[in-house]
Amino acid sequence: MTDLLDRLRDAVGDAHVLTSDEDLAAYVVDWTGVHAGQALAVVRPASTEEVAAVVAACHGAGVAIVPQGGNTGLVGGGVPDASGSQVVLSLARMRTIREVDPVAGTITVDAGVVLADVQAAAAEAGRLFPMSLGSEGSCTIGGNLATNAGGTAVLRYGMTRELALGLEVVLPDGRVWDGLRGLRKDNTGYDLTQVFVGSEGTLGVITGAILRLFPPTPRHATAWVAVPSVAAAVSLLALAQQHAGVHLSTFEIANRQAIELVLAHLPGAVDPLSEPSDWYVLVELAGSESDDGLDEALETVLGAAVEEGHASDAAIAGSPAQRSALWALREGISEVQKVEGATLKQDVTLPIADLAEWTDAMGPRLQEILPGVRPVTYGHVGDGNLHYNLNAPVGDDDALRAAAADLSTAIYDAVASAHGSISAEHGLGRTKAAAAASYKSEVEVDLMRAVKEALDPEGLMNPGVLLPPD
Ligand code: FAD
Ligand code: 2HG
Ligand code: ZN
Repeated sequence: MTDLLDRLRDAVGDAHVLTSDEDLAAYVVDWTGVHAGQALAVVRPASTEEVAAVVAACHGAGVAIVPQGGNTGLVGGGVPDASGSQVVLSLARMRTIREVDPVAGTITVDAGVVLADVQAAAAEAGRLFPMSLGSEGSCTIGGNLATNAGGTAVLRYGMTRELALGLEVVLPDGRVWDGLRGLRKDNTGYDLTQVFVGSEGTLGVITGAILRLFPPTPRHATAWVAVPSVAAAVSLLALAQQHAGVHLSTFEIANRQAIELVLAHLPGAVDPLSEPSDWYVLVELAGSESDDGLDEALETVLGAAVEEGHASDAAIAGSPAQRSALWALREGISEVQKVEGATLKQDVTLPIADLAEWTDAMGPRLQEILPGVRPVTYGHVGDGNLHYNLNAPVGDDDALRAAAADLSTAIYDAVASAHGSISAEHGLGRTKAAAAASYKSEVEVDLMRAVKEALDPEGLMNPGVLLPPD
């Protein structure tokens, strides 16, 4: 392995090949703290050419690579396994905004650019890059593409997949595919960009991307709404679609348990409503400078919801500070779950029509498996996507860890019966690769393995992630 380390040092410079335990620490453990591995080295190339040299060196030595962006992934896909034989390839030094073209509505960036910096560069050019995640201050656009990330703007703008026009990718043998074409129309064969989106580092290293921009939406009307049930939230969604149309940009749900954790652990958090409610919805309409009717549209939606019994109360943001405070209640949930203790993460999508029945049935079923388990349910209900996360019974983290496999199986089985998905937006990583394969048909798993085999015949790109070992 000394040969390989020498070649890596030649490729990126001594200072960017990390091998000491102290230097590796931040790269081998994920955000949740649940996935902790070991690495032969962490390599930090600064350009596509350097990435290509690193990948070619690893290919020559038969050493596996784990691409890593901001290391905010929630399924253990961006950290190495326990073998200590894998190289982590960090894109953290590839942070150049290559070009912004407001008229074409495109931005071209290095894969290591942090999502918030893409948003800021678009805003500076008078455009909107709409993707929005709680982790946007540290996740990278390469990670977003590799996981096909979702977030709070999917309802209006779609998943990352729908924002990607073209990619630059270093293939597993070190060759570079330059697909950085910003064309809206290009029917010249298989859509290779979309093959790499959502591939979780298993087919190549994304080094650059050309992404879609949209007109800015500086005007907002935002409300935190108390709703009695998931069924009521779905009815409120229908009203918002009817009365707000294209301006509806966010429709997020949280249960009372989630908000209690936020109020307990997030500094400065205040309940905006006087009475507790079992469920809440954060609804936001967004428009351009010339859209004057957003407040009225929101009031119409809320008025109809109260009249029809789908909402009991609402707080409407009267200032940017109040808007931020409402958003903080929603965006703070992941962090406070971690502060509270052991958490079992779930990221399911269901047909919207089945959401309420599914959620109502799941609670009692899980109590049978682990009495006292606390569902902290929240997410992008407008997309049918719930983070049906579980916190341990109070003071008993070990009980959650012991029951985790049974709880997950119960949830996955119920999702499969409802024709949903066990990973809506976080990907499969190491956590869900085997489970996802077990719920897919043999034909579908064969097709996925055929794609992997065609692009990465040696199996050196992020092995064990997305697809379970043969
Ligand atoms: P990493 O964690 O570094 O890697 C994730 C995966 O992508 C790994 O498999 C890795 O190998 C691969 N990868 C990374 N970079 C590349 C590359 N350049 N080329 C090839 N493969 C690569 N996700 C959502 O979808 N919606 C949310 O609302 C959301 N909110 C979050 C909130 C919090 C507080 C946190 C901690 C996470 C949240 N996430 C969310 C999950 C996470 O932020 C996303 O999955 C994000 O896209 C990961 O980006 P990253 O740069 O951190 O990737
Ligand atoms: C969110 O919607 C993210 O807040 C994170 O997808 C969910 O931490 C989680 O489980
Ligand atoms: Zn989410």
